[in-house]
Amino acid sequence: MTDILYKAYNITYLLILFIIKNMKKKIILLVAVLIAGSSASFATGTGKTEKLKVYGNCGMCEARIEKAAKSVDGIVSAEWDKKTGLLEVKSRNSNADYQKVHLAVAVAGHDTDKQKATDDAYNKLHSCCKYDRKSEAAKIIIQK
Ligand SMILES: [Cu+2]
Repeated sequence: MTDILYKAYNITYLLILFIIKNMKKKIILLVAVLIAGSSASFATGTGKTEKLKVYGNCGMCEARIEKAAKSVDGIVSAEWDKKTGLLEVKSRNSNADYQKVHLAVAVAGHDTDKQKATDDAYNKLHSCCKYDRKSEAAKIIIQK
């Protein structure tokens, strides 16, 4: 009689152990999935990409524009397309100040759709870089 009881206890004990072990696995898996999910959304939720219109002509302009954009704090990459005049700027954080990119590019001599370069900065450009300056959007003139 005690022998049977003992065996019954033993089986119950093993069964409980088995269930706990499986639950542990499931909990660990669940936690791992949660962490992976949140870190993935964290990673994609940080930087942002914006396209700005920047006026220019050639490869020299490209180098100058990209260098100016990348000099802005928090900007990790900048690619200017001379055909479209679009500058694709990627930032490290979502709160990056893109107005500073407009300003830096304008200081380098290139008008953007939001910031016009000074005549002085424009006149300093290489002759082949003197793009056609009829942009309607860029009307703000900075004094620097
Ligand atoms: Cu140029």
